[in-house]
Amino acid sequence: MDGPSAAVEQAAEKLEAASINGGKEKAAKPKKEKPVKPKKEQGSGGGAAGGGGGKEKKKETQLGLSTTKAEDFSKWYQEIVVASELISYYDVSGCYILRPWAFAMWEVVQRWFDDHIKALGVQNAYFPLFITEDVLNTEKDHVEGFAPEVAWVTRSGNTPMEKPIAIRPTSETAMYPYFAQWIRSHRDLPLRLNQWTNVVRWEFKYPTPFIRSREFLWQEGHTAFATKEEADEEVLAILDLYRRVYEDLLAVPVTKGRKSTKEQFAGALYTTTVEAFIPETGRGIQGATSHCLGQNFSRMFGIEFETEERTKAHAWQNSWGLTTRTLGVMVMTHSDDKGLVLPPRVAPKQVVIIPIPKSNSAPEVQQAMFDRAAQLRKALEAKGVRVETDLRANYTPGWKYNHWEMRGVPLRVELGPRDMENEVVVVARRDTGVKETVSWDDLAARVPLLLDTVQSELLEAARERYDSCVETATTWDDFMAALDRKHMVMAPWADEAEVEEDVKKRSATAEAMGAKTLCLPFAQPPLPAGAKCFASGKPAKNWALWGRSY
Ligand code: 87F
Repeated sequence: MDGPSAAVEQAAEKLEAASINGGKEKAAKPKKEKPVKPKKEQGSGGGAAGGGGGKEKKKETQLGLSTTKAEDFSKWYQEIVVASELISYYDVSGCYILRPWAFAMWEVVQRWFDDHIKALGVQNAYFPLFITEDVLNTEKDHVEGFAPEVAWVTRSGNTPMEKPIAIRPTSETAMYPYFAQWIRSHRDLPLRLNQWTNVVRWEFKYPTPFIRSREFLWQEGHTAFATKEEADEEVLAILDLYRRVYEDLLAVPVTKGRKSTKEQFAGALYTTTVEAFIPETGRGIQGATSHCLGQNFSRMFGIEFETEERTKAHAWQNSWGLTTRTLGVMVMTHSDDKGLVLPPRVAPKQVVIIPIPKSNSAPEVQQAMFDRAAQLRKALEAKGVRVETDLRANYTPGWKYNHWEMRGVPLRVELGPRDMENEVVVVARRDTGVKETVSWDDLAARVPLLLDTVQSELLEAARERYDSCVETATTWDDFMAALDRKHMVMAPWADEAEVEEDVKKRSATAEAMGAKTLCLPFAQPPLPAGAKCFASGKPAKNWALWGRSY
């Protein structure tokens, strides 16, 4: 792969600089909050048809985007999430409104994942938003590093609370005291609960819609087993569901692996992860994590049961989470300078039918066209396809094309006067722009096949880009050269926290943050005999995937 363009480099650096400036290092002494004025948003709905004059044309093609994906990635991303009506900025910094177009996709992810965990025997429940200080402190050691991010309710009206109450950043401490009450005997196990909620983490790093926000939506699974074997098995089963959310629904390739000792959740025995990558910024991004907590929390919270042999034992626990970040990674991966490109499986609408009547056509001719559009819609819906028909009279076809392209609808079906005569439609793919003519009779059979093709080709293309961004390095110089090319690096290593800390420091440059391990991939290439750690020269134990990251 060629090195990235200077423009891409600049964009990535800007993003990085922003993130470093607002970085976690500063979290301990929070800055004064600046109220953010809601920006005036420019959606794709700004240009009504007005006879198709030259002025209109300009509006149609500009789409409200001031830059391109290659030119200024971070700006491009911030603009398209608004212009496509996924997000609106909110007047609390770091918080965003998820508009229906975004929420519908979250619902697809929710439904799929929810069905699959229920099939594994997990049940949904709901624990309160608030956590007392005493309970939160039960796991003080593990919360310590996160303490600056915990938001507190300190008064009601004008009355100070007797004791401040935390807003959940995660629910281990809310749930486990009750696990301890409910679990008495081996017959009470396994206990497998999940909840779909919001959580609040008062981040001081630079916020980015979906990717890093102070409130976000997620599912958190919390389970308890009698044996480590059962817990281990679930960790991997859940991780594979996370992989499938990314790859099968969102068409985003990920690498499955274990987190290094330094990067794992401090409360866990081990942490597994799916890692995605954004080529434009050269940064890895954690997609979701599935932790085996071992007996760490069951000891702290007294989650004990009587075994079949009538002895006492601590439960083996897991926790796992997937957030609305999924949608941000998907948008970054597929979208282009015309807006979103949505994988059909998550697209709220998979097809938009746009009739193109002649401006001077007789009412009954136009009605016949609209009737045909309705019939085609019905036939597609009977095949389970999600269809929109855009019959709005006050917008030009060109404007409608731009509008639905911005929103990423995978297929556009055009129905013009000549198509009416020939009993055909023209189907255009959002991802490639390729068009084909399909007869009315064939449409309901052809569209599902096309949607499958789009879905699999989006994943294939993204995987090619992903794979072209992984390099192997066995020396420090090769490692740094690969990072400079904005790539991930597979390097032999011995999972030593001090070495990882050292690599992070040594690989930080004036422009770019230091690199860390993204994961130790489960798919390990053979390690040559006598292989040395690329950074410390000590004997290597395995291959680690390194990169700069979000
Ligand atoms: C922020 C503030 C307080 C992450 C935090 O990954 C506590 C925490 O415990 C915290 N940020 N974590 C770790 C969360 C671990 C785990 N919880 C269940 C997950 C998945 C879902």
